Amino acid sequence: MNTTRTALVTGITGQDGRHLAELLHAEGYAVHGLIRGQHNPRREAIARELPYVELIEGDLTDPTSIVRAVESTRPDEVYNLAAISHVGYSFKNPTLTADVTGKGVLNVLEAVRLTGLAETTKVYQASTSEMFGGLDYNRPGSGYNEESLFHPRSPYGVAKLYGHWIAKNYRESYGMFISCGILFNHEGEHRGVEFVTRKITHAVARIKLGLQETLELGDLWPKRDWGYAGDYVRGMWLMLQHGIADDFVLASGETHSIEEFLDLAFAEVGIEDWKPYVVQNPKFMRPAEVDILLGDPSKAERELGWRREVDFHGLVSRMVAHDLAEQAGLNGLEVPNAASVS
Ligand code: NAP
Ligand code: F7E
Repeated sequence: MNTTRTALVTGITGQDGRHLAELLHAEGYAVHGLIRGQHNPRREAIARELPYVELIEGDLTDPTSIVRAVESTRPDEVYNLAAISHVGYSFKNPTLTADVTGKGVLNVLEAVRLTGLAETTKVYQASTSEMFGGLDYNRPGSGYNEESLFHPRSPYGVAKLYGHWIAKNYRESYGMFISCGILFNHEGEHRGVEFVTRKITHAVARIKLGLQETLELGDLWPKRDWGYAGDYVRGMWLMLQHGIADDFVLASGETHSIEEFLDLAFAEVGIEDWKPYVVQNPKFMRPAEVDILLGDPSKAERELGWRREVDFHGLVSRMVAHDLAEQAGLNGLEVPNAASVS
C-alpha cells in the first residue's frame, strides 16, 4: 500500500511556496505545485531548484483549472498560497486583486468540494495581518491575536478578509478541515525585490559592491512584525497536523520600523550612516498606510508547539549575506568583508 502523503501547493513560485515545498519534501510528501501562464518565467528555476515538485498548470481565477488540478492530484493537503500579495500593487489593480486573492479562495474550496474530497482533504488558507489594519481603535497593546478586530486598509487586505471568512464559512457549513494562518510579515532570501526588506538588502549589497548609488523608498516610519519565512511555513504545516481546524496567528511578537531595518542592513556592510544613500520617493507611498503591526503568537506556541528560530537581527543578517554573495557572483566580484567600507 502506498502511504506517501500528497500535497498541492498553489503559489509554488512565490517565496512561501518554495520554502514549503522544501519542508514537505523533507517530510516525505509527494509535492504538486500549481503554476500559471503560458510561459511562466519562474518555471525553469522551480524545475532546477525543486526538481521533486510536479508542476500542474492552473490559475486561481479559472475554476475549471483548479478542479482539474485537485481531481488529478487528489491531495491529502492543499496549501492555498497563491495571491496578488503586494499591497501597493493592489491599490493599482483592485479588481484583479479581488478576483485572485479573494474569489480565488472560493475557487479552491469549491474544487475540493466538487471533487468529493471535502471530508478527507485538509486545506490551509494564507490569511494575513493586513486584515487588522493597524488603526488606533483596534490595536491591542499586547499585539493582535485571533480575536482582534479587523479593519483592512488596502484592496489586498479587503480581498484577504473575504478569503478568510469564506474559508471559515466552509469550515462551519460543510465541516471541512480548513485552517487559516494569520501570518505577520515574513521574509528571507526568496522574498521578491518588490517588498521593502528584500529591496533594502538587495540595494545594500549592490551599494557595497559599487553597483548602485542610491535606494528609493516610500515612508520609513511604518513598523512591522518581521520574521523568517522558513519558520513560518513550518507553522502552516503544523496547523494541518493539528487535531482541530482553527485560526492561528504566526508572528515574532516584536515590531520594528523600516528605519531600524535600514540601520541593521547597512551596518552589516559597515555603513553606519545610511541617510546619504536613501532617497524618499512618493511613488512608493500608499493611499492608506498600515502604521504599525505587532502580533501575539501565543496560541500557536501553546497549541501547535510553534517557535520561531530566527530573530530580527538574524533575519537582516542572513538576507544581506545572501544578497552580497548573489550580487558578487552575478557580477564576477569578490564578496567584500564588512570592514572594507568605501
Ligand atoms: P508571493 O511571493 O507574492 O507569491 C505569490 C504566488 O501567487 C506566486 O507563486 C504567484 O505566481 C501566485 N499567483 C499570483 N496570481 C495567481 C493566479 N491568478 N493563479 C495562480 N497563482 C497565482 O507571496 P508569498 O510571500 O509567498 O506569500 C504566500 C501567501 O501568503 C500569499 O497568499 C500572501 O498573500 C500570504 N501572506 C504573505 C505574507 C508574507 O509576509 N510573505 C504574510 C501574510 C500572508 P507567479 O509566479 O505566476 O506570479
Ligand atoms: O511594505 C513600506 C510600505 O511591501 C512594508 C506582504 O507580504 O506583508 C507584506 O505586506 C512597509 C509598508 O510589505 C517601500 O509602505 C516604504 O509600510 O514590504 P511591504 P507589506 O505591505 O507589509 C503582509 C503581512 C502581507 O500579507 C503582504 O502580502 O514598507 N515601504 N518604502 C515600502 N514598501 C515597498 N514594498 N517598497 C518601498 O519602496
